[in-house]
Amino acid sequence: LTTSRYPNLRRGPFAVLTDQDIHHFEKIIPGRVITGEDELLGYNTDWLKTVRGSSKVVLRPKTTQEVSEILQYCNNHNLAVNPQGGNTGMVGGSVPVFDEVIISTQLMNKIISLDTISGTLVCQAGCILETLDQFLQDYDLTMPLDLGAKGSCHIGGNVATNAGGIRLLRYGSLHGTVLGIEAVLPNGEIVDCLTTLRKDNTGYDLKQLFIGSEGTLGIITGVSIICPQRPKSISVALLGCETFQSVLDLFVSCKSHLAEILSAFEFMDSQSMTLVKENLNLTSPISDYPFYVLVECSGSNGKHDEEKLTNLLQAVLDNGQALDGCVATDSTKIKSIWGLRERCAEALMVDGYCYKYDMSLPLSKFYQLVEDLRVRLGENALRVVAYGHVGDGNLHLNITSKDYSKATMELIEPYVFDWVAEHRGSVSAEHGLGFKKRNYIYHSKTLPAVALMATLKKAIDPKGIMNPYKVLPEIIRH
Ligand code: FAD
Ligand code: S2G
Ligand code: ZN
Repeated sequence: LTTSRYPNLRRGPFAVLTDQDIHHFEKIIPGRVITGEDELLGYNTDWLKTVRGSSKVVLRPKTTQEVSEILQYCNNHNLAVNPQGGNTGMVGGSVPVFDEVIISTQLMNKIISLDTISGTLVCQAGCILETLDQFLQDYDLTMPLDLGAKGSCHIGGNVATNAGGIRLLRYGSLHGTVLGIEAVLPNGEIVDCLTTLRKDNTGYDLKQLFIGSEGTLGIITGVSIICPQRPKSISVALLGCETFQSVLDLFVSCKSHLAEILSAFEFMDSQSMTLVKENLNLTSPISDYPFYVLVECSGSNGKHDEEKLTNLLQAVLDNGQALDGCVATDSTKIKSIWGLRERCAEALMVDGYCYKYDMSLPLSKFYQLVEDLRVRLGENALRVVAYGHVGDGNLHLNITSKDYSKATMELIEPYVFDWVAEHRGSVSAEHGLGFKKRNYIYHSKTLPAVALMATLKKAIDPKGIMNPYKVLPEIIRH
């Protein structure tokens, strides 16, 4: 069975949902089974509105036990499932490809415990990132990650995608800050690795398998994560630069001048700044530079931080690494400067169709891809914009056209992935592979590595019901 949406993709050998199945789910989670056509649409459509599933049911469990019973039933009845958190993923991983059963963590939003001495939080997977950060505020703690989707994304989805975000430079990746995970395997088995210990070297570190697994191994139902001290003083500088090389030189200056208080280093090219001004009517305190850099400092002593930041600004204006710059210390101005960077994704949607690429590249080649692609696309694109987490070597390259154009897509792919592979980058820095990028995995992983991933997948999900058609390629080459 194929659908017109993906003509060259065959639906897997999974069962088709029956009334008996629905009836059984109603028994497990009465009143929390969604089958209405209108209500299903939102769950079947991704944030980018570029992929759409045809699921006939959304299940909304509240407890790990309910997830276990649901998965066990689906596994026994050969029903494919699509775990879903906040549905803000950008690679088509969060919505079904065909009619997979959607299991949403929306109602699994309880905070379980907070150890205020160590800063260790334990919560259910469906807690919204921003809600957790607000909860931590009262304890002078903060979440170790922050991203533009904070108001909707779930911590379980963040862990499942190994989300990076704008603070990775300061607090590191979830592979380091997540201390434990509780997950349910397709056969219903509950894997309780929900430790709150910072150190536990007893056997394989199983939680690491689930971090970044994008719903293909099991459903993450609980997370324990170390939360750093909330910074007492935050200041942000927005700087204008002439060339991308000066952005890189500026990065080195920031690290040496700001050292431990540097908490974010993001860039936008002039086309990105034009994008947010034109499409969202945002205003920038400085304008008309080829490149912009947002530098954020977070510390415990505002006076100390401001002194360091002022010295930095003086130094980089004197040596020409920055042509202009402004500093914000009050939360309103800080929010508006961050808005310029964090709302790029939203601004792109106003243009129409967005071809989105999230790459890791060596910093020496970082912006070359953007320039090469602009030459290659010429008039075949409305916009080509670049922004991202320079501090992580992570480029967000986005192209828009009014409507989806096969000609434009064929100019972009596989060119952009080949380019990244040639420069030994990664075709997905932080968003994962999901549905859209799974067949490009060989651009960043060797054949034996992918074969080993398939072996692990087979061992944990022998029937392949967990988020099929995602992450691993259609063809496992040996
Ligand atoms: P969903 O989109 O619901 O799901 C994502 C994937 O995880 C799917 O494959 C799904 O099956 C799986 N999944 C979800 N929950 C579970 C679970 N409990 N157990 C197992 N699998 C699960 N991403 C970044 O990394 N950095 C950014 O800076 C960033 N900025 C963004 C800004 C905007 C405006 C938007 C819209 C998105 C941004 N993203 C970013 C992408 C997205 O927010 C992240 O990938 C996020 O972690 C997804 O969380 P979610 O709860 O929405 O997951
Ligand atoms: C970001 C998400 C948005 C995008 O803004 O940091 O991770 O457009 C991205 O890729
Ligand atoms: Zn990002």
